[in-house]
Amino acid sequence: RAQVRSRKKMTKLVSKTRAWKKVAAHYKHFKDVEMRDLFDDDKKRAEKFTINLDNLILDYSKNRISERTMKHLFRLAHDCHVEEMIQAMFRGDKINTTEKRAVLHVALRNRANTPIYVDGKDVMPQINEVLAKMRKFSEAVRLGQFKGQTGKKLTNIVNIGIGGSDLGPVMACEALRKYWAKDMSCFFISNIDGTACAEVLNKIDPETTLFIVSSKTFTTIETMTNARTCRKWLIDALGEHAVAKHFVAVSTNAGEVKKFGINPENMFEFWDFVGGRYSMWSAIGLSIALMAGMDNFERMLEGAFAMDRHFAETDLEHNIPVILALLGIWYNNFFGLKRYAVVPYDQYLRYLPAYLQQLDMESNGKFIDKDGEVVNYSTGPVLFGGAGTDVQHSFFQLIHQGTDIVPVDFIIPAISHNEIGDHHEILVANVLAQGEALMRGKTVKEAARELTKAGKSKQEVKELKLFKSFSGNRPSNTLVLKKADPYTLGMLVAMYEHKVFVQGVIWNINSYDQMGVELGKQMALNILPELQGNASGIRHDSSTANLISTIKRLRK
Ligand code: G6Q
Repeated sequence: RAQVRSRKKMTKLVSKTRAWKKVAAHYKHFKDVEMRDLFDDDKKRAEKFTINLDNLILDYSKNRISERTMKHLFRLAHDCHVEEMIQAMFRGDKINTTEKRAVLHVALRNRANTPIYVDGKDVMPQINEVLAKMRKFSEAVRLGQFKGQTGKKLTNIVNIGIGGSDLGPVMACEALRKYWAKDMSCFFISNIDGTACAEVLNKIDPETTLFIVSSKTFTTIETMTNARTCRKWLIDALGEHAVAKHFVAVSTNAGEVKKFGINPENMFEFWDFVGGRYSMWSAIGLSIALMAGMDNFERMLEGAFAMDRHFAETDLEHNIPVILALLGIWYNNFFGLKRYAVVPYDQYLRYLPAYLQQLDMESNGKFIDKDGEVVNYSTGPVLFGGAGTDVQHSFFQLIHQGTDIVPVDFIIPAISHNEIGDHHEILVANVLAQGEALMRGKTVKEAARELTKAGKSKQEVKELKLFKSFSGNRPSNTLVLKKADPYTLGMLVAMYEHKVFVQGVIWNINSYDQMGVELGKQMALNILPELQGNASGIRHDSSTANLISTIKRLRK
């Protein structure tokens, strides 16, 4: 605790510390080292830089690192008090400093059920109570015991929520599609764009639909507008009474839930110590439990718990999230690589990059550190991605031959949920080839040799050889999962949460607020009355003013 406190008082930017400077000095003489040579020089390189936990294996050997690099990076993590901060989070300290809140998504999956205290109160009993309520409710719906207004089974689940109240459920529901109850379907309405609502409502039948209004605050304009539209649609079809049978809420705000007309019995609670983008483990995951079953939801919690134990109990040198975080810092802050891609080679995991985009960029896209100082180093990178092999045909050209290097995380399950013919072997061959190609590249000489072998003329070889060459030395991690089952999904997501945490600690930023999303929302509230014909008295720049009048004119 004393060390955590001293960290809080530390006004020195991390970039001014001895450990940081040592990494910088090491970078200077290591930056041109070729991974090809490192592999040639050390037959045990893959073994040295591979680490596993249960059925999740991380091979980070295709990174521009040596054992010395890692040593310097571990020192940096140690000097930034990563170990103490991990304990502080698990203990329930208020590490969300700007909002003065504990950060306890780990309590939601604390399967050991050991007490965790917030303001002197053990939070585990309330967490267990909500989990039990989720089980009871999801089983009743799945068994057709909790029926709609007209006595029909509720088979269409519609989650209405946005941001943290949407991206986790969307990603996990899709990831676990193979586990869905056969007679059920699931839809998500997040965007305020009326199209989002219209397209879902066109597909479903009010008699068999259950709406989950997922909103921590129950005041978010998109969610509340969508919820009211869906409520009206339901009432128009089945009458006012139907709301109690067709609407449930997940929120921290009981008062607003009641005002909306949802029976408090059908409200699933969560708490301020769970951040929106860290909330899929709470009742915000109700759609996951409804679609894949509560047993699978709990398997997911168990997987996350296994990662939590690993993270909290393993030394830095063997700690998967810590290693991933440090590699990210090595590239971002020392190589100056400000982009980063995540590419799952699994169709069911295709929403993972979108989920991680929020997790990473909303948590660590910040320029003020915890001490209120403007940082002089870059923080969260731009994260993007998509499912392989699709993205090999879109942005991979840039990954291989672009002027900027983009470190990649490849994710591949060894066993597919759909073993059809040789699809999966082709998929695996592709992901492994991408990592190898990025690392090895192809020299101009090699390209020339290949062209000659293919029967090209001397002139053609001369013309083409540069275009056909690859600089290589481009880093990637490969994460192999035995199978993308609920347990492994839990591990994977928790692993990325903790990676983001460690980076936040090293950059000394608060990863748990999101003040950067507020300004635009605030200004939209000023523009709205102007679009609706009322003067707001706000003076805009000429561009915004013109755009307002142009759109008004076009809408006439
Ligand atoms: C996540 C953010 C944000 C939040 C949404 C929805 O960490 O806080 O994405 O989840 O703005 O908020 P509500 O759940 O309160 O509707």
